[in-house]
Amino acid sequence: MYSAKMPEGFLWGGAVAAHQIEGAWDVGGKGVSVADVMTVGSATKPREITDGVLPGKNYPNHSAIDFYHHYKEDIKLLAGMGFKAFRTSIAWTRIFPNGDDAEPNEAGLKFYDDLFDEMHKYGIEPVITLSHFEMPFNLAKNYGGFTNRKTIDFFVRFAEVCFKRYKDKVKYWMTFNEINNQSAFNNDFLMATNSGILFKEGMTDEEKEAAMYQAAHYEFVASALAVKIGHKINPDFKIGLMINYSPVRPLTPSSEDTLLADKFEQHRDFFSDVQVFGEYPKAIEAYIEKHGYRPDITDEDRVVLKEGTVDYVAFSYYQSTTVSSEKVSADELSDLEKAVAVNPTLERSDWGWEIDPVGLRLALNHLTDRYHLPLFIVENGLGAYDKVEDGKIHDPYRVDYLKKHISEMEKAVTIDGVDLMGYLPWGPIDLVSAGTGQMDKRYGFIYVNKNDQGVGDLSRTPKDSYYWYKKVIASNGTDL
Ligand code: BGP
Repeated sequence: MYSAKMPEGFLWGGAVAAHQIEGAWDVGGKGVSVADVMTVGSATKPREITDGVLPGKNYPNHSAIDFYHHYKEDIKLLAGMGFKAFRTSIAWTRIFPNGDDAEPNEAGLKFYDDLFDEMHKYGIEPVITLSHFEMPFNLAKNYGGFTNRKTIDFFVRFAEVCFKRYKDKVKYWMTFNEINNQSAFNNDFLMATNSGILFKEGMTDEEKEAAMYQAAHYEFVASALAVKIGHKINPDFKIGLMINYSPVRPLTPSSEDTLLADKFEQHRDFFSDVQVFGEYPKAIEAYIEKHGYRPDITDEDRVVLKEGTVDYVAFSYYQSTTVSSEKVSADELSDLEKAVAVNPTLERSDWGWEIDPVGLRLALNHLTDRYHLPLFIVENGLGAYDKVEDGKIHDPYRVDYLKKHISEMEKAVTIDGVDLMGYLPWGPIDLVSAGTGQMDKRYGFIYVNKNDQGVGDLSRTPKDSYYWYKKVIASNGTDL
């Protein structure tokens, strides 16, 4: 297997999100977030977003792995693998419990002060997402989330408070997690988590798509304003965008499938174009116009977008996407799901996610060619069932997955010349799955004793993969 040394200072580590690990959902003055009203689902049943916290429902994020009270033990375990960086998010509702509060919540700010101090104690660099599916529920319910221009101000204020408070502790920031997930505009769950839009019963696809373009635009403006303010507060800040990137390929070599693959990419990836170039791509302007969506985009907004472009491109990579024009042609494309086909050459995870290590090399090459910016892999990994045998967890499937992906990443850096800041695989410690709410969909190097039913003593145990990843980091990527 190909392996190569990564550049000096390469940020090896892992990534999580506050709502998927912290628990303590109502502790320290924290308010209710959209994540706090997400029930448990499964691979086939989407999580429900309920109207507030209702009795008798299972909300796995409420307790998660209780990182809030275990963070010292957990950071120590991550440091034991030699982590150089750790990505997490700041739960918006710990800082502004309702989003529209007059003052920030000191107890929440203090929690992250302590957490970042603990990371620095071990030389671990914090990499921070400001908004990772954790919008205050009040903003979603009573303001319409990002369909409301006012939400820009609430977000920017939250960002500014964080930038000021942590300006000497955090250098690497991202504004919105997987901002391009919204291209799945008729997925109610994703729209609620990403943009705080709670669709009403009976809305048409066109109405949902129009709402998505509006929300996305306000998020672009909010992100650009945050970038501008952040750079003023500390010119050394590196503030990036974050997308879920999946190279798209046609199922067959036909021109129809190839054109569809291109169009699919335009719809899914225009989000990063706006954040890197500070302007909308022509194809999307034309699409919005043709459908008569008319989002509120002012001349002033366009100036802000130009002034607030990002410093780097961060992305998650789990799988590639294959499309077929059998059900939908390039000109009819709007619901992207209809175009997705099964790639017969790839294996799948227990949750049906295609496994495609070469896709990561393609992703790194495509993004470099398109944006000419440093890249950062801030999520990658295999969700799998683990078995505890005699107190040990043997997870060769996880090592195999990661090894193959790291090998392709190393080719992209050392053969293709990609400028890569680091590699932060998803969920280094077991956590609540965002998509399903399950605990037993595990990504971790560290096992957490808790199952889908919420049963377990929360004890932490390093898996075999823990010792393997430690070796990878110690050798700076040569010992796979
Ligand atoms: C990404 C999210 C993460 C994470 C990951 C894995 O979309 O940014 O929050 O959870 O996917 O997905 P899942 O948890 O559904 O397995």
